[in-house]
Amino acid sequence: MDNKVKEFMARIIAKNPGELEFHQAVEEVAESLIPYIEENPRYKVAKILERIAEPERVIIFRVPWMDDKGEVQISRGYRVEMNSAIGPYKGGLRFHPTVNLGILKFLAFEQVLKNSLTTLPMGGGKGGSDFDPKGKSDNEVMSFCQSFMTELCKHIGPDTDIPAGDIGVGGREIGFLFGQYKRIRNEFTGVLTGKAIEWGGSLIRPEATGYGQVYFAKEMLKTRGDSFKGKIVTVSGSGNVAQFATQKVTEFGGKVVTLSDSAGYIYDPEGIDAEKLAYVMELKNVKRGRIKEYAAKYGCTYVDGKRPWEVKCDIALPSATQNEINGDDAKMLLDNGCYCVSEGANMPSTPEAITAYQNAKILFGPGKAANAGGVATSGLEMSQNSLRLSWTREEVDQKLHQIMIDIHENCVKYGKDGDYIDYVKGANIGGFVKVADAMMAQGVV
Ligand code: NDP
Ligand code: 2IT
Repeated sequence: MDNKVKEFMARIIAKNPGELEFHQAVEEVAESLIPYIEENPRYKVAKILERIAEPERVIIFRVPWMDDKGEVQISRGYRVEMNSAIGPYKGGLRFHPTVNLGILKFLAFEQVLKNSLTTLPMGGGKGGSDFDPKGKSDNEVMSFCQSFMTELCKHIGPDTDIPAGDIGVGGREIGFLFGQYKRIRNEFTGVLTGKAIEWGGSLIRPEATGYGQVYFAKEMLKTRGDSFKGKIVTVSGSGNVAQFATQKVTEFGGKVVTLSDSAGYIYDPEGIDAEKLAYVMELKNVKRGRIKEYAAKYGCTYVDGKRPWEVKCDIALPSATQNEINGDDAKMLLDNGCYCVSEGANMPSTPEAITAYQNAKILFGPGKAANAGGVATSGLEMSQNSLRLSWTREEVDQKLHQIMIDIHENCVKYGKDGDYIDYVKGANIGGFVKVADAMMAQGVV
């Protein structure tokens, strides 16, 4: 590691002890940015890198709620308001038992650069709770969401901070959160995105992250005169992002052969077509079952306790969670001929995995670029809310597609190195410049 990166990271680690995912996310960005800042010393003098690694504000709060047995439960709530240089804080809420401050800081940090890449005026934030929605009744989820919003509503607003979904937060949770915000504040505003269409949501928002991830991969493939047609694709996860990535790959003529959840993965060599995907959507979004049930229904393989990276593929679309592809997994992918990875999840590849992709010079789209379609379409939902109008499916999808093309172009602008496009460097510098210039213009704030 470069000495300057080492010194910078020593200070980050000392100031944020134990926050491993945050260190990992900052280090990856620092490796791209420090050489760039050396060439552009105005950012160095203004200490922009040090400033973007320090949240503007962190809110931590108690979330008491009552379960169906009448027992009081205490969860912990968070909102990390990372950077508001180019717009109000914007980013999802994650409800998962592993949630802690370090994970939310990594997500908020990534969000700042991602939101900048979308071309829309959004700052970055992230929040959530260690509450586990799995196995809870609708009533328990509602009780939790109402308690969570009773505190969170003091800190957010349509011009201040606009949360949305992430792991464990989908349409059901956004509904309960929105209802409580409206009741307490007596305001019907676009304070959350991912709303249902009948009460201020945008068409294509549910599809947007997965579609965007595939649109980004399509652009990467195009640089080598290639496409999804006839390609074997592995997808991890079986939630929001994985479902709509699968749909778009199939539409583009590729074949998705795996899906997973935290218990294991299914391998269906015939491909997960539209009918099978409809079954997955019902299983995951309505019945809230396990992916294992797919294998029983369609008579294919289920591999317990493993991730799908041992399956031979041309293209991999990690769409579950952080650090789900380690160095060994990356080696397996490469040995099996995989030559394109487009990240739907946030930071799914470990630093060792990224180094392996870069050494092999495969097409690698990092999450902050490849999964930016979700938050971009949240930005389009905010625009529609402000206009008090709603656009058609085709209009929103066309805007999303163009944004993904523009993000790809921006990554090429900053990441092209001879014949090879380093999308990590491209996304990090491309996202940074706008935020940094806005911070410079706004003074030491
Ligand atoms: P969902 O909650 O809809 O689905 C998450 C999926 O990932 C589930 O299949 C889940 O399995 C699996 N998963 C979650 N945690 C783990 C874990 N620790 N180990 C293995 N599998 C796990 O979430 P989303 O689809 O919305 O989010 C998936 C990823 O995409 C996340 O990294 C998120 O940050 C990112 N993302 C999401 C966006 C969005 O708009 N929703 C936008 C941009 C990025 P199980 O059910 O067993 O927990
Ligand atoms: O990681 C992400 O970009 C999201 N979970 C979506 C955030 C948003 O505000 O739509």
